[in-house]
Amino acid sequence: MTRSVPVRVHRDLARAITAIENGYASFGDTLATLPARENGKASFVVGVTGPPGAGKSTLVDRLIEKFRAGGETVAVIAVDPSSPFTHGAVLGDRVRMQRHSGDTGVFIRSMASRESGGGLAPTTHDATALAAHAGFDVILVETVGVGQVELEIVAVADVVAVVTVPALGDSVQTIKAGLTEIADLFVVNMADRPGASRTALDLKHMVRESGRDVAVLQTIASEGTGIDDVMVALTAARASESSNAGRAVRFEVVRNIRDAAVRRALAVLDAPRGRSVLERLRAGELTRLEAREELLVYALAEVINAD
Ligand SMILES: Nc1nc2c(ncn2[C@@H]2O[C@H](COP(=O)(O)OP(=O)(O)OP(=O)(O)O)[C@@H](O)[C@H]2O)c(=O)[nH]1
Ligand SMILES: [Mg+2]
Repeated sequence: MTRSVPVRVHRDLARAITAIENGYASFGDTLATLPARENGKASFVVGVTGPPGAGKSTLVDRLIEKFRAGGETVAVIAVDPSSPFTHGAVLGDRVRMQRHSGDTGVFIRSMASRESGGGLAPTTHDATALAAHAGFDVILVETVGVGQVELEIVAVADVVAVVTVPALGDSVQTIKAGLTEIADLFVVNMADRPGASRTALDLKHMVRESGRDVAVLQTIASEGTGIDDVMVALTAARASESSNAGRAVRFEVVRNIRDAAVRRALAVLDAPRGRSVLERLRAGELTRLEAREELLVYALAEVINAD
């Protein structure tokens, strides 16, 4: 029997994600609104990253199908860059994955990446953690790989699949910067286009030089070709000790600590002590620099002395 997730949980998860996305509630608060997962099994988080239009959503759609066939529930968190030029991607994702919308074992959510630096939306980490808490067996996080984003996906995913397309000329060189370290798997998608084998060969060469054990596979996601091989590689990575689970848990802890620290610091700024500094600033008794230093000392002391 293929597992499903109660509609109530879908609704609660969607609401919780909206709340953190809009900053209405902290991660901890939203977590409390969700019932704890029914089994103690950890979710398997797969990061799917790569350049715009490489076929990431198409691949994710195929992977949903495979994981569902294996009886696992799947949540998809698709991070769309906030640039107005790529907003079509939001619709695109929805259309492509639409066929799963009637399946209560599948949760799909697009999120805007609002950070100017092109980083993952900070809330993506929280959304992933919430989906895990809600009990989804597999969480697929799709991010457009631009600059730092690819590197940040490591903090979220247990396994990172880097999707590329057949390179023209020496564009494999651009993949080289930073990506070999984070990829647990390379997928050369659009293998129906010329240059796929050559690109795969170049990548294999690169992987060998880096000394890491990273598979390089070719797919035609639009036709469903090569997806089984991707599943085999993901399953192997899931079982392997080199998986990123430890890093992901550490990141969550750091994030929780940071949230708590910010809350305490803000409380100090709003308390009489903080307000009196602002009063003195207004009265001209302190310079802005002095006021800032004083508030910082208060806030840090509060954070450090927290139990
Ligand atoms: N020829 C060919 N086209 C493909 C293949 N896989 C996907 N496509 C098409 O490529 C286009 C982009 O695919 P998407 O899955 O939206 O790519 P994406 O990486 O998710 O795009 P963004 O999220 O906008 O970065 C779509 O028109 C797909 O149908 C493939 O293997 N071969
Ligand atoms: Mg996409």
